[in-house]
Amino acid sequence: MQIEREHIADYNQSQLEGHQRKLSYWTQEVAKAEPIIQKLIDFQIAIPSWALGTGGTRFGRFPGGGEPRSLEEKIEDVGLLHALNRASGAISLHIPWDIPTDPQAIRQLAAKHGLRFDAVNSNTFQDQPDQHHSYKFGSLQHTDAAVRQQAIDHNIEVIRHGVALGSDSLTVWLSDGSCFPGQLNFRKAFDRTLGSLAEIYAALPNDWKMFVEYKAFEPNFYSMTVGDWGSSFLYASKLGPKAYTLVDLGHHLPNANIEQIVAILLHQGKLGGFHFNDSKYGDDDLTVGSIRPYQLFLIFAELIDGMDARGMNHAKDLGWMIDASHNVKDPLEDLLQSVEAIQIAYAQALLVDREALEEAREANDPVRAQEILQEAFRTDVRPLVAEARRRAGGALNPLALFRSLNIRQQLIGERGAKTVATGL
Ligand SMILES: [Mn+2]
Repeated sequence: MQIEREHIADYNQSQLEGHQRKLSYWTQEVAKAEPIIQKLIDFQIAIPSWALGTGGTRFGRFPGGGEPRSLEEKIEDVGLLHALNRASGAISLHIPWDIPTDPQAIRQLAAKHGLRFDAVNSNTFQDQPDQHHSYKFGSLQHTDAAVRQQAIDHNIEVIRHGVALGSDSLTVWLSDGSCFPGQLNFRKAFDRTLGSLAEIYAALPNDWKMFVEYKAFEPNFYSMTVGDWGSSFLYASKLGPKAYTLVDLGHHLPNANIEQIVAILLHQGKLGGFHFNDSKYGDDDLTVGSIRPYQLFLIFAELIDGMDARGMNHAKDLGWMIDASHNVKDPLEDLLQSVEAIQIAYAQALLVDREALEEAREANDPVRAQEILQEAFRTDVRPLVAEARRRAGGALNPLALFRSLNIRQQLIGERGAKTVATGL
């Protein structure tokens, strides 16, 4: 299904008076409003193809109905999101869950919805039915060269799929590690992983980037071979200029200072991309901004500061992706909430008076520094985000329109109540 432009226009018209009342404060009082609106219009967040179906845990899965049954339907779903918020203009594919059999047709379909292909993701954390060797004891780190070669070949195949779709980056997340003390020789695991990554790196087209994603624990619970930003940074540094660290917000130990990690990686020119989600304990895959919106704001404050210091383009020079799973919410509603949370944090961080903040820092004035940050964080920027959406052709309130158009019911009508999307 597709959302008709008139539906969005009619809805916006019905909400316009209230919206303009809220927006009037901004247009009259804040000189920054216009540049922030423009930055919000430019800022696009990639939707992962694996987040469009209901997720589950190892205890169970409770499908919600109307899930996309094919890559085409996944693209259609991201097209729905993008039509509503005009900020989800990219899709990130996971191979082999979403192998494009006819890349040209898939590209055309995506273009029809205004979507481009963001990073492609390899999968060496599961065994596939037709696979020769098992990844039970790792992939790129494996003791057996034949297993490593199979994982290398898979990553190179993923690059080929990405090239055919017009993507320009590969994300490598490894579940490699060990479950028990003594199981793994850490130095050998590191060297083997680095050697395997180097072979994949050698197959990257010139204008491509490789993102090395780290994770503190799970599925291995004693050691992860790419377990933290330090080891990812080390791999990326040794691989070369096309390799970067990817930060997934849920892949840290509790209370890690992610904003500081981001600041240092950016400062070193080695931050490549982001996976947004939220968590209370670990890799909880919750809606962005649902638990720790202040942390998200602080991360964006560092991102903007670090990107501006290097003259980077906010919209284009880092990979912005959501990586989450939806166990109890409608996946599309959750993704609308996630994108909105990212936009709000971004807009708030753009409001920070960075000159004054720097003065407070130089004067060792933590009270003033906190006031400056929280002044921005406690500002309601939602009218700006809504205005950016309206100007870009989206809905003033995408979630409200999604519900009033009964989109999920329509999808269930088209696809059935018991469909299952590929993914975890
Ligand atoms: Mn991730």
